[in-house]
Amino acid sequence: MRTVIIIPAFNEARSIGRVLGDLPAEQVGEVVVVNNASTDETEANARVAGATVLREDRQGYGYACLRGLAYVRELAAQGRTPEVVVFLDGDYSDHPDELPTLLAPIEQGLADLVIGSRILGRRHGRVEPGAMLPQALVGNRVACALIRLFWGVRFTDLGPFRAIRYPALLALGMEDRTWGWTVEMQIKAARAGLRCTEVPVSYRRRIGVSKITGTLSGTLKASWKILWTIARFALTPRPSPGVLESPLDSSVRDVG
Ligand SMILES: Nc1nc2c(ncn2[C@@H]2O[C@H](COP(=O)(O)OP(=O)(O)O)[C@@H](O)[C@H]2O)c(=O)[nH]1
Ligand SMILES: [Mg+2]
Repeated sequence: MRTVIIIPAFNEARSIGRVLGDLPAEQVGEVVVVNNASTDETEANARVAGATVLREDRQGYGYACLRGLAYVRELAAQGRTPEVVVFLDGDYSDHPDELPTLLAPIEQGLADLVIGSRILGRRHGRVEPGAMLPQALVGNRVACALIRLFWGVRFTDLGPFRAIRYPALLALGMEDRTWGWTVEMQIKAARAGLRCTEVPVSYRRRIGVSKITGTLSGTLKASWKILWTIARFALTPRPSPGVLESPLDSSVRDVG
């Protein structure tokens, strides 16, 4: 399968090379690092390690992912349409060598969206102690319970390492510019009736300092944004079952 990997990165100079180095070359079409206004050597290090480097100066996880997605659209316009888009963090917490596990359900024609679940990984002893902070565990649990309540789909994690069929991703019409990105994708996939699944993934303590769950202000901002996103979608009328958010959805209609 032709796969494009999008890695949003904000000051990940120390880890980005390792992330890129651990991606299994045979499964990757193109790796795109979106430098989100880093003030360190993230960009140079990503380039040396062979990635396509884009810049997004507006700070925000979603902005960076949207910039990556705009680039994938450009590729598609040139006839280089990927089958799958993978998102991965630049901090070396995820294990990029687990990409085959993440892609397997899509490859087998069983899923449109696959979330790499650190919670399932934990049950298999694959999460390093301290890699997921208590606030991240609680936040994920609450968010997933709410998704299940409102949209009936069971997730265990809002993990950043995820794969989605490209036509499905386009059809979701992703918009979030910051920390609502991951939950928005899961909510929209659930309510559109996409086939969602999870695979256990490993997780280790990041290289460098956490900017989100490792700081009080980051945790509060991200939690607030995630809860607000859930509330906003819960309060807006759902599209009719099977109807996706964007007109570009013809190729995903027949899979659900
Ligand atoms: N695009 C973007 N990415 C960010 C920003 N802050 C953190 N990140 C990235 O988001 C990912 C998660 O942040 P991280 O600091 O590891 O938070 P944690 O996983 O909660 O500890 C990492 O890959 C960071 O580089 C930001 O402002 N913009
Ligand atoms: Mg992290």
